[in-house]
Amino acid sequence: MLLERINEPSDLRKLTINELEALSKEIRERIIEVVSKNGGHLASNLGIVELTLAIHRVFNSPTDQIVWDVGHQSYTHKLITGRQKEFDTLRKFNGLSGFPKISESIHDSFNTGHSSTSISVAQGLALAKEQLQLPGKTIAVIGDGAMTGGMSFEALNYIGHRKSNVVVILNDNEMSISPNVGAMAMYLHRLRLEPAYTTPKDYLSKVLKNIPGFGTRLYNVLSRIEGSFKYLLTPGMIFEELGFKYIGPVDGYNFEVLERALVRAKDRQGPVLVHVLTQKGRGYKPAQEQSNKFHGIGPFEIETGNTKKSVDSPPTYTEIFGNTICKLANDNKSIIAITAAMKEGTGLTKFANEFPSRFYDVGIAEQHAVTIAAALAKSGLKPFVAIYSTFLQRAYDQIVHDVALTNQPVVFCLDRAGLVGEDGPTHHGCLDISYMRSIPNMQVMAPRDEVELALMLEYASKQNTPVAIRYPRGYATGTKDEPSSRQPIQTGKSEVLKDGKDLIFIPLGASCSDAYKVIDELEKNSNISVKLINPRFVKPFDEEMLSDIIASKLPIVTLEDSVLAGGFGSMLAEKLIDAQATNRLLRFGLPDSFVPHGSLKELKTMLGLNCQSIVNKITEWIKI
Ligand SMILES: Cc1ncc(C[n+]2csc(CCOP(=O)(O)OP(=O)(O)O)c2C)c(N)n1
Repeated sequence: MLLERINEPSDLRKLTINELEALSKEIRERIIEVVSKNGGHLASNLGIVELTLAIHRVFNSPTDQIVWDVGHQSYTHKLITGRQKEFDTLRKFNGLSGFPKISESIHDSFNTGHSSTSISVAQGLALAKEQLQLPGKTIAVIGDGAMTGGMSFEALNYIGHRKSNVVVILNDNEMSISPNVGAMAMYLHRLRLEPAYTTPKDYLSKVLKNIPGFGTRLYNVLSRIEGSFKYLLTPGMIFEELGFKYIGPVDGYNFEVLERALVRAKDRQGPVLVHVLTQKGRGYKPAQEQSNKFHGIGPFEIETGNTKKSVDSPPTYTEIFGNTICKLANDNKSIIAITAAMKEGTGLTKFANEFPSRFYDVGIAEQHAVTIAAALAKSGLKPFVAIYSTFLQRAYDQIVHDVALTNQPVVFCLDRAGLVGEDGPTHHGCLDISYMRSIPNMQVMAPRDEVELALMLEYASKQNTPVAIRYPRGYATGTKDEPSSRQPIQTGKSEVLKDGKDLIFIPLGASCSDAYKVIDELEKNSNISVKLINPRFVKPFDEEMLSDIIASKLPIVTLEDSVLAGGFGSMLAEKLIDAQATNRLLRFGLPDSFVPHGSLKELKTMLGLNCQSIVNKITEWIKI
């Protein structure tokens, strides 16, 4: 096995091209084997094996610092930077992270997980090298999808201005998770296809200048002409105009060509962009053919590529959202759906097929998504913005300044709220309650199950204010309740699910399922009679219910899948203090620390949020 001989990147330099090709095959097999068991980001990793090896042969990590955008493509990098023995633990509790982590290796120069940060990080590291007189280059490896994010353009702009010593390696596989969108994607596509664009500028200029008599003058005149001829002379002109030396497009699977391009980039002072053409899922047929299914995938069977989903599992919250918005959009022609490069992930594929003219995928551009939604709402339309809780953090100012300040009725559908499990701290959606509830005009809701999610979406479609609905990753409860059996959603109204005389339990949203189990234990084993209230709204909070619970003087327990700081329980604490209530309050939720990756079960146990820990704590607390 060649891979076993690679303990650090410098070992790669001892290999021949033939050996590198054999090593690439071994690495692909290892990645497929581990991801088929642990789940993970397969297609992006299979596409970038050769490029990663070439980068590590040409550059000298950690003196040269490599930043992986999003970081979901860093498995090869992990395997050749001393982590192959632990690679089996990828994404497991206490195991290797699926993303680069400073704490994991000296070769991980920065943590990533959210898109489009790498070029900024690379410039920051380059500026630090300037300030501290440190040797080495900084390299951002960024996909064409991540290149659509606003931060990437901000960084290119400032790097061009400062002429910073940064190498940007654009890993262009023409895919984000779905096919990439936008004018930049189209430009990259043209660079790929049209031979004129790919003709090296140096070669063309040499040919022209060699025309006897007037060659040099002809070259100078043509270079000044705006339009296509200038493009012909300058492949990658957009990047050149921004102050980068453009090298490419380069075949991402030809070691010799790749390394030649990278050496040129390394030897050059100032900003360089190397445009590398790759293919998602390379070397594994199912992932090549269905790269979006294999972008991020759970355990699967290697022979067929089939995932191990049990047949009779309930629908996911995402599916419920996707079906409900289609139903609502049938009746309400003003409904528009917006996603930031997450059509499949947020459940909008069906909507995009049924209502293509009312669907916008803006690329990895959450800020843009929110602000166009504000303007659509101002014009009388009803935008639903579906973004994972963690990625919406990026658009906070747009929510405040463009949506809430003028009270635009945008509906925010926050999927993956709460702990998400194996993707870890960059992807947990733990802050949304705190950051949403502090915004004036915003209604904030969390459904206890899939029936309530559908009801809340319908309710939100009729509101004249912004509304945020947060729901978790994964399967819903499987309830067979008819929507008509539920109390209709009314602004700021909770529902009592069960009466009791010793304790009031108020779990937020999907935590209600856990609360039922806890109550069962408390009533059976400790004889504690519990009243269960589903708050439905974090904001506006049910003032009538508040008066009732204050009057009862009963102890109150809250449970939420979000941080305690500024969360739901903390809001109730504020209300109780303001009303000078005498109720005692015990809050369960996420701590003031970043929660690592692992299965939900392991994480909840670690945090004291599994059923038994909650029962034990309540039983002790109520005695005091
Ligand atoms: C801010 C943010 N929004 C959305 C995502 C979800 N996401 C992860 S990877 C990805 C696509 C990245 O495409 P690209 O950069 O081309 O890399 P590839 O997977 O094609 O190699 C998206 C949308 C994210 N990580 N961060």
